[in-house]
Amino acid sequence: MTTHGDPATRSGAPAVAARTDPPDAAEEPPATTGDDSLPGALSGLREAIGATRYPLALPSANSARHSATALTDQLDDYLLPRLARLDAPLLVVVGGSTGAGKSTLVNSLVKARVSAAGVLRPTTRSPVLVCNPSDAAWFRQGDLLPGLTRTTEPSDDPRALHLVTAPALPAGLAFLDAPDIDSVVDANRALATQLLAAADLWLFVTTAARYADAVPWELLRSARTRGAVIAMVLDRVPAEATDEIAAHLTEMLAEQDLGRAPLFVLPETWVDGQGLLPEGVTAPLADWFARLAADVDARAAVVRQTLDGALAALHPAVEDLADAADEQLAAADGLDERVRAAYRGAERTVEQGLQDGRLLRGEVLARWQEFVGTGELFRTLEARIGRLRDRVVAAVTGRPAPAAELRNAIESQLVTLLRGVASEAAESAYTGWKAHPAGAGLLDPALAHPSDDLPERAERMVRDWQRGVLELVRVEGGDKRFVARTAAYAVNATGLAVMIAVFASTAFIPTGLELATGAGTTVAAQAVLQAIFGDQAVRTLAAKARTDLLDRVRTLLDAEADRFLSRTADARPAEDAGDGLRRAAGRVELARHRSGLSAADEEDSR
Ligand SMILES: Nc1nc2c(ncn2[C@@H]2O[C@H](COP(=O)(O)OP(=O)(O)OP(=O)(O)O)[C@@H](O)[C@H]2O)c(=O)[nH]1
Ligand SMILES: [Mg+2]
Repeated sequence: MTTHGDPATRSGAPAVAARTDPPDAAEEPPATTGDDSLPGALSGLREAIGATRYPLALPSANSARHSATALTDQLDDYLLPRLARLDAPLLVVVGGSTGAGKSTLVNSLVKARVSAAGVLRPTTRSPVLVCNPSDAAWFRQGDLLPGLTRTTEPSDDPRALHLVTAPALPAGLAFLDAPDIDSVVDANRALATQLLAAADLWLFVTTAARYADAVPWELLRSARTRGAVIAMVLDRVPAEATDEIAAHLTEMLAEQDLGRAPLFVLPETWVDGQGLLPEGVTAPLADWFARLAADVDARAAVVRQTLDGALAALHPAVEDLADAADEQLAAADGLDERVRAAYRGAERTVEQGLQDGRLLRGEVLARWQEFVGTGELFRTLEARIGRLRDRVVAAVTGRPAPAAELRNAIESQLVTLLRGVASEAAESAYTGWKAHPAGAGLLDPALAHPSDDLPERAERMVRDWQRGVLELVRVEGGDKRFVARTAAYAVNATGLAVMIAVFASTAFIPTGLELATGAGTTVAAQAVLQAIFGDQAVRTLAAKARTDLLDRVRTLLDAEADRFLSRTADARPAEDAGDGLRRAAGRVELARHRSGLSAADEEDSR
């Protein structure tokens, strides 16, 4: 067997213990309870992370989703249970590329075939945890890695954890044989990463052929950032290449600021009939673990270093989540603004349409002229002016056609306008979203057009408005000189005149008069029209009717806009999600410093 240098002399015995042993290692962190405690703060953080989603397709969203899952897993799998039991056995997770010999190494270290090793890649799909029989209860109980179902039989299920005991393994130490980290099997990779996040110590196995691969280094860098305790195994090294490869790997470790991780170099050798490596080959590694197992303080120091490193890493990771949540919110606001602008535009078009007289064309104009020309209006209104109301009303009763037609013309003119502006707004909002990375994902083709029932709703809305105008005339115009409370027909005629006044707008009334004149009305009729449109009461009624119409238009268009806005509302995080995450992470930081766990860090300039 060959080792590159002596890990014990490179880093102390056991290497990791010497540099992590805090002066007050014997003292447990104060067992605080309540919200200020570290477990309380962590639970709060877990809740905040769990409550925040990143559904909008922004560049930061994907990594935020992954990171949120990884952090939640790590809190559940490791941080919370480990913090609750600092004296629980030390968990060594064995990770690395497929075929590196991880299972073979674990079997050899515990002197039993506990994990299947094989030629089919990848072999290990379901993690295997091996511990001394006296530690089995803790691992079986399932506080650690609670998402994995404990089994006593080998399994291929990645959500199962095969528990095995091995008397040859000292108490206080357990090995977890993980699937490969750079697997072609997605579930393997994800599980390996999750398991490593639950490790007190990473035993990283690589081979002469694979040690330069990118994925392991990426993981190692993240482990170093988190301050996790790492030991490296360079496995299956051909005798003639030992010095060269070991030197190169040592250099790479130093470059990655991992120079203090103990490195064990194992030569290529034969496995015995059981698939185990010769004891001589594994002896340095076995000794190192035996010393670690025997030294309670050293073990505690490893646990504290990894635990505190993982806790310290929460803050920057959660900061990134908070930024991603803020970006989600800003994007949702931006998307909403595009929709609001489109529908505000629609509202303005309607408003303008009510001002520039464009609604007083075509059918409405023709019907108005007819209404005026047939004398229906004048008969009704002159009668009231001349106090002959009752007689005239009686004369025209039963001939309501021109009035009904005018009302229908007003209705369909308005509905046409509304359909037009709703179409334009839908198209503009749709295009606005389509051009936004987060918007495109929220669209469905139906949103490019007004909702199917818009014409019906617009018709109903206009009819309701017309009824409202008549009601207004009846109630507000009741005491005015040309409107009689009791004469339904007069109310109707006045109501129509008010609607026309709404379409004409105050400024447009003279033209309204011209329209009437053009229709060949009598001088007396002109006088009546002047009286009507010039009357302050009618102007007031028209202003009210106009406001009422615009309110109803707004409600109708709001419902249209809601088809878009409800999608961002579903996607948007809570207003203060980002700050909530920051506050929760801040509380963890505070509790971590108070807990005394971080004492080792201050001395150790990683
Ligand atoms: N000759 C020789 N064969 C070895 C050595 N270590 C492992 N093997 C063989 O290499 C193959 C792969 O070893 P495993 O222990 O299954 O590798 P693994 O890292 O667990 O692989 P996965 O579970 O797929 O991630 C097996 O056939 C082992 O018997 C060694 O040092 N020398
Ligand atoms: Mg394996």
